Amino acid sequence: MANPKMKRKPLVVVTRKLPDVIETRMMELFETRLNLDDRPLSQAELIRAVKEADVLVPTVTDRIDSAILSQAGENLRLIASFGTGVDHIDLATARTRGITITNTPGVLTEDTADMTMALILAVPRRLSEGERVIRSGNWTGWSPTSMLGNRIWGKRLGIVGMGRIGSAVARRARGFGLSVHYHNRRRVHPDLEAELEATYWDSLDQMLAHMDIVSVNCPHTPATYHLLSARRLKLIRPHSYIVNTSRGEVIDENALARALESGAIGGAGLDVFEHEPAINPKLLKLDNVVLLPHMGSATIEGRVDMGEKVIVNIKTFADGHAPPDRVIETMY
Ligand code: 8YV
Repeated sequence: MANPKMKRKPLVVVTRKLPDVIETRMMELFETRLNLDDRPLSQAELIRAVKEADVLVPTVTDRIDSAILSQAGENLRLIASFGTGVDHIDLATARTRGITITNTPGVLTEDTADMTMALILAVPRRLSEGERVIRSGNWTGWSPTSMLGNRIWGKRLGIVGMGRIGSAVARRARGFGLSVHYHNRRRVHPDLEAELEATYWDSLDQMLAHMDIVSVNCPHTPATYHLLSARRLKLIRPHSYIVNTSRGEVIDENALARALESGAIGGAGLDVFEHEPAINPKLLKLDNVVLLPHMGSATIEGRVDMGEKVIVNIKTFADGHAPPDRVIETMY
């Protein structure tokens, strides 16, 4: 049965360039408006999009707030976001306007966990610094005391947020000889805890004070905004490292930059930033941080899988069924 509120071929507006194979399939299935030059839409263009579309396909770079949603046309029934995090969408306003939200969970778990692990290795072992020495042309050769980092094996990893990605990081970490610790809103199932050999810390403060490496893997929600606040960052020991592949907003970035600058925290690996794409200038000056341009899930395979999920969500909705990846506000 076709969704009574939706025309046979819904007008789908996609805000950024997606993999060709996904765009081609979308064109076959829907009346699709693409953004081939990939320029992020302005506020005015986003408003035009929500006024006209039956389905909007935004990404993390589009802020779908109440100002935008209040301009949405009657036709806009589905926002099928290309990505897992939904912190760029005002879920409460969407709900009151009867707009369904979907995301693309699961398909970027392993890629993001790989990138997290890459940062967990890169920061203590000074990978970026080493690369910079080579490229500067100033490398004078091996010495017993140059480029000394810290051993990974035998250290304690504290995972903040033991969801899909946190668990995938834990599995990798075991192979590198890290002991796994975690803090989560809810303790995970005993079977998963046993499989991951993970120690649960009810108190985030206590966990932070005892870890060698802290990995942020929770979503950004009102409850996790600045979860790693200036006060909590002070609990982290001076030799310890922080890695963040989740959302910049979970850490008070200014306080983190200050702590890294003063040596109160040993180093950081950051794939996400509080005010993307702006980077705190203090971070750029520091040698003990590895900075990446939000590329945790950036694999060709992952992007195609994400696109497939978006298509399935739109198609099932248009056909009158409940799309598989509905985002329920209370999940966040
Ligand atoms: C995506 C992400 O690339 O899915 C997420 O939540 O952070 C990224 O890995 C991005 O969101 C695409 O919109």
